[in-house]
Amino acid sequence: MKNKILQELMDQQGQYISGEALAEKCKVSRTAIWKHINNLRKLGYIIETANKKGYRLLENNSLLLPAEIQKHLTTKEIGKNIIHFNSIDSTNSYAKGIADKTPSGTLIISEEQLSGRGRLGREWESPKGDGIWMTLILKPKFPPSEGGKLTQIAAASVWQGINKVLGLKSLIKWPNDIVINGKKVCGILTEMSAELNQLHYLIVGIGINVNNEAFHNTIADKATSLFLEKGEKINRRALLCEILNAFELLYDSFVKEGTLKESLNICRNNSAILGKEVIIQQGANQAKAKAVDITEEGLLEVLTEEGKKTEILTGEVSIRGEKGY
Ligand code: BTX
Repeated sequence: MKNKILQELMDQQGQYISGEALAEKCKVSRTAIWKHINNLRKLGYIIETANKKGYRLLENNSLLLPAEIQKHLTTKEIGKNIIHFNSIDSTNSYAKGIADKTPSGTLIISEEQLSGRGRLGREWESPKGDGIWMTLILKPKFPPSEGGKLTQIAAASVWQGINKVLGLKSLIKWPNDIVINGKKVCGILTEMSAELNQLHYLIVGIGINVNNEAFHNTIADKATSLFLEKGEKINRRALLCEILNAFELLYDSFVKEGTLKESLNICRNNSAILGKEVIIQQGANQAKAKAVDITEEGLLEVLTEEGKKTEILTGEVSIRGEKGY
């Protein structure tokens, strides 16, 4: 019922509709309308009331509300079900808790995260209203070994969104970061639940610094936001929708054709590290190498100092001799 009332309010395009007309259209009492309007307000919708005029919905560009996002999606699966929070510990943690009983393509989004997570239990700074902190739940029918490739698909779709909406050229830093001017603007955390041969679900967490004006001093030298790079405040919703639309196209072509080709083209052509001397940190081990390619499997191919070509599954990569992240 709440959604029906919301739809009626949206259809008025900012004009008032009386409580009586709403009640009639939705076939409920005026008291029920009033209760649902209050619930919508609690969800973040700004609904004005005026004597004798009724209710009107104000355009809300400041929150990433499901109905607003869905209006701009061209997807069939991604974002058909959206769960929005004003505050949560971590969208990835929440997604894990509900993944079993939620359809593939479900999107969890929060205005802030109190315990946003990066890889290896690291923290992800996620202040209120500044960024896009979201997680997609996916249930593709492929073996668990393919799961990591989703990180490349996510990176390519974020790159496309930033490029299309802001005209900013970012670089993809294999395996899971997007950087601008040597600083991290986005991080991706892909997790999965699987048995030996069977994937239950994939959780693709994406954190994008959009309108952040500053960062904690522990990360200030390696983090940036789209606002800081572009010099103007960014419409988070427009960016989010572009990324989700791009994601579904790339994901679909991967699921249907079984190749990462399109995503890899974007990751290779806009790589922060290919052709460069890098330092690869894997656990306690550090090695210098030259980043040569990203393979069809989404692995990093490097040339070691001994002249041997080898493939790397995951790790921390820093660019030799360059400052920043
Ligand atoms: P990562 O392990 O590659 O990067 C984490 C590191 O990045 C931190 O140790 C810190 O140095 C730095 N960092 C922390 N916060 C930020 C920030 N806001 N901007 C730039 N650098 C930062 C990257 O992990 C994966 C991050 C995924 C975050 C998303 S948000 C939605 C979803 N939910 C969740 O809990 N995590 C994911």
